[in-house]
Amino acid sequence: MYASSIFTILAAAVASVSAVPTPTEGNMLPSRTFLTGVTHSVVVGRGGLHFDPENVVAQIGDTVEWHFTAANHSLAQSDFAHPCKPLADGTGFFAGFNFVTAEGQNPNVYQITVVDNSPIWYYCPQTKGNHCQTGPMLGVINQDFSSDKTLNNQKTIAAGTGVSIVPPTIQGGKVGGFQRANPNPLSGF
Ligand SMILES: *[C@@H]1O[C@H](CO)[C@@H](O)[C@H](O)[C@H]1NC(C)=O
Ligand SMILES: [Cu+2]
Repeated sequence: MYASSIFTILAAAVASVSAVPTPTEGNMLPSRTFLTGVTHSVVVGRGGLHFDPENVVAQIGDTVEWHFTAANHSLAQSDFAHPCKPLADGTGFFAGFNFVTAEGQNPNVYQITVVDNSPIWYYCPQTKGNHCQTGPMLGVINQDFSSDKTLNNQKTIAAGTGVSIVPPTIQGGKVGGFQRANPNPLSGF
């Protein structure tokens, strides 16, 4: 029955002379990617040495945007197994340490666009206070919930990493001013 209904729909699509795109259901017709363009805000340093939320689920095409509280934090991309260490030079992102502000939050945010479904792991590379090991100040976008590569497991690895490595170059992502009101204006500021 399922197969015959697919056949019916395909037959209808093939028979149609209209060039108007047909809204797709499931995978029955050639897929189109619908970019939702959602922006996910993460507050850096809310509640201490944390990214809040530390776990983000985003679609391809979404933006993840980090807002910085009044402390000297940053974020850099790592992989699961090496939580407090950047990816090889020239890859991954590093926001730099230019988001320090005396009070409130920095008017600039750091943004990346999600381009695929791979997990994106990151950490705060602030070595003064060992944020990555102590918080542990770690975050992930699109972790694979069905694997054992979870943020909780990564935290255990981070505890034994000694001193974080600060990436040599600010790269990846982009700096932009606020695009919208702080999503949680009464929390943490
Ligand atoms: C912020 O932290 C970085 C890395 O430890 C350091 O190089 C920089 O001087 C700090 N900035 C301020 C304003 O404290
Ligand atoms: Cu930090």
